[in-house]
Amino acid sequence: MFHKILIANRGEIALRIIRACKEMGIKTVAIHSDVDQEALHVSLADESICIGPAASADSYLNMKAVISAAQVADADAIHPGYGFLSENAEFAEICEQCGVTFIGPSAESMRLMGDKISARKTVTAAGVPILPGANESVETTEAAQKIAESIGYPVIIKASAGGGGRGMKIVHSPASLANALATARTEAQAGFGKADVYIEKFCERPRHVEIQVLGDKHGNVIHLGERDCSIQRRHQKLIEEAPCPLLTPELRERMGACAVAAAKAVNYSSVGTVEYLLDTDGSFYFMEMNTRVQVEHPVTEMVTGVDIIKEQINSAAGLPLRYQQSDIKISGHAIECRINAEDPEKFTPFPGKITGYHTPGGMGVRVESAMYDQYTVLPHYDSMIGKLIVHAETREQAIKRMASALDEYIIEGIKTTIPFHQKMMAKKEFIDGDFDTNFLERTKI
Ligand code: MV4
Repeated sequence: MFHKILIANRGEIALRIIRACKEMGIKTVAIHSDVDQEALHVSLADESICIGPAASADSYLNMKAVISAAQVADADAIHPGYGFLSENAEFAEICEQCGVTFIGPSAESMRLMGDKISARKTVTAAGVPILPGANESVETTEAAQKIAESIGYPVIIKASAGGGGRGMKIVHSPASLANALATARTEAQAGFGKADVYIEKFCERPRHVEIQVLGDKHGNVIHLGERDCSIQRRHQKLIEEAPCPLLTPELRERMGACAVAAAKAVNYSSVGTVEYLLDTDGSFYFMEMNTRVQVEHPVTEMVTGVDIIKEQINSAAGLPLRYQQSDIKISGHAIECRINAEDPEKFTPFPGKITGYHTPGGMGVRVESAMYDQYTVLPHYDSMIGKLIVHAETREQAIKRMASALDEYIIEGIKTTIPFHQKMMAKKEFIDGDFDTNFLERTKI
């Protein structure tokens, strides 16, 4: 097992990793920027090193600075958390070259899944369903027209190097195809340094359902069931839950088996997530695989009892999985609300000083946050300042427990998304499970 882990992240996920390390008897090193001196991850880790100025590009994203810090502190592994360097294959490679274990999948797995065209090819060969479309880069209007005609409109153009909703163009008719293709390619080149785009059938009212997978360096992969992350706004997830209220045990087993097959197809050896679109008729289609731990992993922990971060660290250390698929049982229902320092009406950032702070508690209530009274939420980083997670026997009880916990949560001095979540917990469509990924676009909360 590792002796000391450097945590290449900040905020609640850095705390989550530090806590897992403490329970595992592993020492921790925090890294931080100039402006993060007062951040909680700095005081909770055994050691801390300042690695640069406020701008992420000069600190949390600075590969040389992060690896130098690991070497100075004599850390034998780096946990990247989510965001920042977590899906950077080059960083994973450099870590290994420097004799530091990257706590995540191999650089090769990350590359195969990071390029969406290669991911489509790879999972198709493994028998995983994808939406009808082309598995090649589309370069000319003629090629695009041919594909669109064969699959039928509407279609969607996506950047091969994109993901998470960035660089997508929906096309409803042949008249707008040429323009959309040109724009998509230009934006892909500018945004991701690669113009390659592909075309697939556009699914109009999907649910976003994703499967948590867990792999080791011995070729074992299992899944921990699904999360429904359909409540999003501009590709930012706001509420996640497990299980998905729509899945039958049979559908869960098929989606899970396909997720395991997708992971095995790239020799996946860490925790990861296979994202699907679930259509209104119960068909599901592979969208992409996230090769990192995700923000919403706690809902899966609550319904399975598996500590996903500990398993990730164990796998990176070369230990075999401690679970078999038959050990995994889904119990009860969990919901997570993301608490962002944002205006709850406009969803615009609202950083500033917290002048009063009280967290909810009680049975089945979990808070993952690096906030404390008098802490100043910085404008330089992501606005997500915490996650409120509840677990109860049924979905109905979980919604009530969440509503009660939200009422207890006091954050003064800044605006947060708590009022949005309070309204959602009382919203008929949410209570009935009657929503899709476009819900917030067409519904006034
Ligand atoms: C789609 C789609 C409909 N049809 N692909 C958005 C995130 C990125 N992973 C892919 N996304 C979508 N891809 C096809 N063929 C609809 C979306 C989508 C979406 C997906 C999940 C959650 C929220 C969403 C909001 C808008 C669009």
